Amino acid sequence: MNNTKAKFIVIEGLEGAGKSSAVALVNAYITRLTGESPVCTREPGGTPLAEKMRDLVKQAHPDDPLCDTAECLLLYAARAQLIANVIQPALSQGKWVLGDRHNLSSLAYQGGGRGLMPLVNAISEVTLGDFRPDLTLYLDIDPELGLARAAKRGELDRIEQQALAFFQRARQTYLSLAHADPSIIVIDASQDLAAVHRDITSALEQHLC
Ligand code: T5A
Repeated sequence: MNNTKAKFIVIEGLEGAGKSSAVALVNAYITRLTGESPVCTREPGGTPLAEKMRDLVKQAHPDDPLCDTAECLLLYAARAQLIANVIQPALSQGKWVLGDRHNLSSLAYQGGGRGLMPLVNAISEVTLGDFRPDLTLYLDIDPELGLARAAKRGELDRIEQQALAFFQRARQTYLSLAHADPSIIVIDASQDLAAVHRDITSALEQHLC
C-alpha cells in the first residue's frame, strides 16, 4: 500500500472525448499504485439524490424548459450532495477518489458555453470554497469529432443537442483554464486510443509518482 495522502483525480472533456476508457485506465493505475481501488464518481450524479438531478439536467422538458440558471443550480446541488456524502468521507478515510467530471465541467459548459461565468464563479465559491481536485486530466477534442463519436452511441440528450458554437465556447474555456492551472493536464484526445492512453499514463507517472 502506497503511503501518499489520498488524492482526488478527475477526468474531464467534451462529449465523445473518451472519458469512459480513460476512467478505466486511471482506475487500474491508482489500484496498482495504492493497492486499493479508488472510489469512482460521476457528475452530475453519484448519489441517489444527485442521480435524480442528473436526470433533470439531461432530459428535455418541452412544456417547462429548464432555464440556464436552474440548470446551473441543479448541477451545483448535485455536486454538493456528492462532495458531502461521497467524496469528502472517502478522502477522510484515506481512500482515493476518481471523478468522471467535476467543477471544471460547470466552468466550461455553464460558464463558457452558456456565458454565465460570474454566476458560476459565485455559486462555485459558495458551494466548494477552496475544495478542488489534486489532478485533472482534460481530454481535449474538437467538438465536431467528439459529437460525431457520441452520436454513434445513439440519441443525443438535452445538452448534447446544443449548437456547435456552445461546445466550441466550452472547449475554449477548458483550454484557457487549463493553461492557467498547472493541476490541469491537457491530453490530445483526437489521437487513436493507444496514443491517448500512452499520454495519460505518462501524465500519471509524472504527477502521481
Ligand atoms: N455537464 C456536466 C454540464 O453541463 N455541467 C456540469 O457541471 C457537468 C458535471 C453529462 C452531461 O452534463 C453536462 C456535460 C454532459 O453533456 P455524461 O454522459 O456524463 O453527461 O458525459 P458525456 O460527455 O456526454 O459522456 P460521453 O459518454 O459522451 O463522453 P465520453 O465518456 O468522453 O465518451 P466515451 O468514452 O463514451 O467515448 C465515446 C465514443 O468514442 C469512442 C468510444 O469507443 C465511444 O464509442 N472513442 C474513440 N474512438 C476513436 N478514438 C479515440 N481516441 C476514442 N476515444 C473514445
